[in-house]
Amino acid sequence: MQTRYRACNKLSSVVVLLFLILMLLETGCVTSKKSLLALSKAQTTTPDLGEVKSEIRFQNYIFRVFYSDETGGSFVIYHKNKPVVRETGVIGISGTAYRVISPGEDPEPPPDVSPNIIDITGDGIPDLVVETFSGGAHCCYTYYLYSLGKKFKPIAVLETKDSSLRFQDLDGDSIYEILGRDYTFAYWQTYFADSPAPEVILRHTGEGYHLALDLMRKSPPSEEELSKQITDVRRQFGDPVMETFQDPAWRTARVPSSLWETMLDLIYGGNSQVAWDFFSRAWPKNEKGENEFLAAFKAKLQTSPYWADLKTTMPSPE
Ligand SMILES: [Ca+2]
Repeated sequence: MQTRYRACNKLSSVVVLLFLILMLLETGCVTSKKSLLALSKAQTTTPDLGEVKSEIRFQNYIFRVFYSDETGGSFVIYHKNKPVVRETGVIGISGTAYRVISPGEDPEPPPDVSPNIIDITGDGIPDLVVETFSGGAHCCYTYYLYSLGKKFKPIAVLETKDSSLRFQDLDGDSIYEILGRDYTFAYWQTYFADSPAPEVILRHTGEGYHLALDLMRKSPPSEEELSKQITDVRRQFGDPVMETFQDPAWRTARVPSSLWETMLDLIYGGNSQVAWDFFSRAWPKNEKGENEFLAAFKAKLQTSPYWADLKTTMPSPE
């Protein structure tokens, strides 16, 4: 009797177990099986992207880097196993053209991937930052920022030329600022290594990323410091090396890059009025092309991706 009861009990356990398995097959198991199928289907529908080089999984998201000799580096972001973003065509070294970076990271870390995905914009939703580099001796970095919440959302695409970016909370409000350089003046009237690239700090606002002018502000130089800078810059006019790079309108002046480097430093530090005063005092009176140079400098400055923000710091015309 005892044995029979046990057997019966065992049988009912098996029935319950079978029922549970059927339930699971009907619901969870089948769903996850479907998801796995969907994922492998997504993989097979993108064979042109080549070999999977690295992968990061975060909640319902997968970030995957591909590489093929034909298309170069690519990345795909899957949300709930569906591709939501696909970027292709950056030729890099064996798939290292794309990497996920984390706030506070060294600007030039080894080309690996980091799984540290945290909120950057301050809305409490984790963000993914993908850095791409086009390869070659110079140029170009592009940064893709995505919000990885319940809904997937692209935040910004920042094309920063030769500038890598660093994410750091500078003012302690738990929102990360972005630190980099503006390479608008790269190769302008000189060679690359001599080209000034002023530092910029970006802040996330309701309307994307803008210059954090308050954090970039520097105190204006004293008259003593300014006079010294003027003397130094004037002494550098006339370097024959500059002649090959410069506009015929001021070629004979052989303008040193320290002239516009100082001007940019003053402008990006919120002292643009000082920059124009510095220019008119530093340009030697016996050299031609002062007005032409200034017009060309201003035209170049207006091609900066940050011009709309810089413009607000310019002294109003008299
Ligand atoms: Ca966020």
